[in-house]
Amino acid sequence: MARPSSATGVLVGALLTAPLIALFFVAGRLFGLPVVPFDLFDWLTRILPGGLVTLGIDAMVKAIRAVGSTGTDVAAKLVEQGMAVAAMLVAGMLAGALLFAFLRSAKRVGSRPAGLAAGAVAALAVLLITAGLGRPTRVAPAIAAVWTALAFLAWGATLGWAHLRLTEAAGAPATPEGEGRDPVERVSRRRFIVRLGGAAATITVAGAAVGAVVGTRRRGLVASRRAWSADHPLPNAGAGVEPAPGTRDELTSLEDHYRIDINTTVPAVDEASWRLRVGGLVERPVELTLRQLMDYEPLHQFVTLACISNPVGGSLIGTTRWTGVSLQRVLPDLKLKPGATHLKLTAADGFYEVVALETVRADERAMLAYAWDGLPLEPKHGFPLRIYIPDLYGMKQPKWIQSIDVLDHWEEGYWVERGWDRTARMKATSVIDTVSVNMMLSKADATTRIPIGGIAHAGARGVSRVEVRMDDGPWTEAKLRAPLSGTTWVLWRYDWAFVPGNHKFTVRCYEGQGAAQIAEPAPPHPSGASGLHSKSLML
Ligand SMILES: Nc1nc2c(c(=O)[nH]1)N[C@H]1C(S)=C(S)[C@@H](COP(=O)(O)O)O[C@H]1N2
Ligand SMILES: [Mo]
Repeated sequence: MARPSSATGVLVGALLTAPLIALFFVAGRLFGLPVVPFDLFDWLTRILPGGLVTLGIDAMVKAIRAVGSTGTDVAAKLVEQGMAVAAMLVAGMLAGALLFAFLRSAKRVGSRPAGLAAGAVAALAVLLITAGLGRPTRVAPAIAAVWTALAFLAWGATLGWAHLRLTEAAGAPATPEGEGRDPVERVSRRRFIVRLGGAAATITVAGAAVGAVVGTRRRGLVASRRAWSADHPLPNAGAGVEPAPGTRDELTSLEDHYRIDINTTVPAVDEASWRLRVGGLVERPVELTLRQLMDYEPLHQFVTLACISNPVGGSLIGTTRWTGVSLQRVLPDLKLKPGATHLKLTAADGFYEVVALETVRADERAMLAYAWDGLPLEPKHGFPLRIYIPDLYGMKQPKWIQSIDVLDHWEEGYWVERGWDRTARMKATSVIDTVSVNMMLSKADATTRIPIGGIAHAGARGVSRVEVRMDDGPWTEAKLRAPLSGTTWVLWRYDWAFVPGNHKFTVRCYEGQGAAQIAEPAPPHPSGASGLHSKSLML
């Protein structure tokens, strides 16, 4: 009896896993059911060595920038999703190969029970992995589990069935399971594979198409809510220095704010059941509702957040208006025990960071935030609660906070454990957004001037001076617009006296206390990028 080879198993595994992935995708979009390939991928990124993951992220960010895509983070999430799909497809091919190889050596084992068993093993492994991730899902965990198990059982059953059909199609004596089947039904292996491929392709394409359409409609809904900035002028509206045309928006719109986290699927935290659990070195553990946190006097502040992975001049930086409660207001009500020195924040996606009480006590701006630009945090930006700690990169600032553990010692956070900087203090950086060649100004002095502009940022240290130079010429001071707050970026502008030719413009800034921005180029890993930003133009 000629049972199909493991090479055929690879092919069949691929043909059956592709529609399974599409099914997970569309069910995720339609009903909030778990998208298993994304969960598996996120699990992998958590267990793989930090160095390897960092290398992967670096390579990805570079590749995306080389291709010239605008939003690095959006492209990165798409690349991650692509990798997740590819990984699951490979796993499916491997499973097909293993099953077919096993069935070839164990000739007495029936195709169908073996397929079903493979499906059961896969289901069990996936359920264990997703349970280990512990990430909240949009549907009840039991429903998610049943759906996942059924999908894998169906996949396994189909795999076994395909194996049986292929065995029969060889024209060998029928297997016990296939007895009594009409010989004319025994199509050739090739024809069976082609038909299977056709069905698989149809389901896969249809699933992907439906999923894509449903996703677009959801996005539209979010955009229709009204932000604070829609009907409030910015506090520096009257600031003397007008940004050079083409400079980025001083306040980043919520759609344009970058997103970076360790999730291919956004953790879906349910507001009604969510509590901020506070435990550890406290007199009595407490659970706070979002309402209780909102009842404290709110703190509104404009904040520039940047990712430590942001390359010089990159898009992983944004400014919006954060609302929350200062930790200094909440702390007294938590009744910390003597000896408490640190707070460990743990998030719904398993991410965690540790902040020193010293930091919190020294800066009332450290806060638990629940709104951005007057709206509840979007799910991808950490609904319902995230922390803000001035002067530090995003990696120190968990979103989707679920619990605070009061400790008597410091511990490494998620990215610190994976080789990134312990402190992660934002480095000073300055960027040229625009050399507005089509905005030539003819001033009274009859020189033609071209507005050049961009941002400069130095965490909570402020920016005292920005300088621009053309080619290897002298550094000249730019004008600074009053910033939105002491922790946001500053918009700068320099009206350059036009000289025709090819020119390279470079910018640098100084921190509030006068320290110059680090000019020596360094990659983002391990403590944030440094180096001067420049733009070359033919004028
Ligand atoms: N729970 C959780 N919080 C997180 C992260 C994460 O992966 N999980 N990533 C951090 C990083 S590296 C950055 S740069 C910021 C980004 O916040 P944003 O996506 O809202 O811009 O979130 C931080 N908080
Ligand atoms: Mo980050």
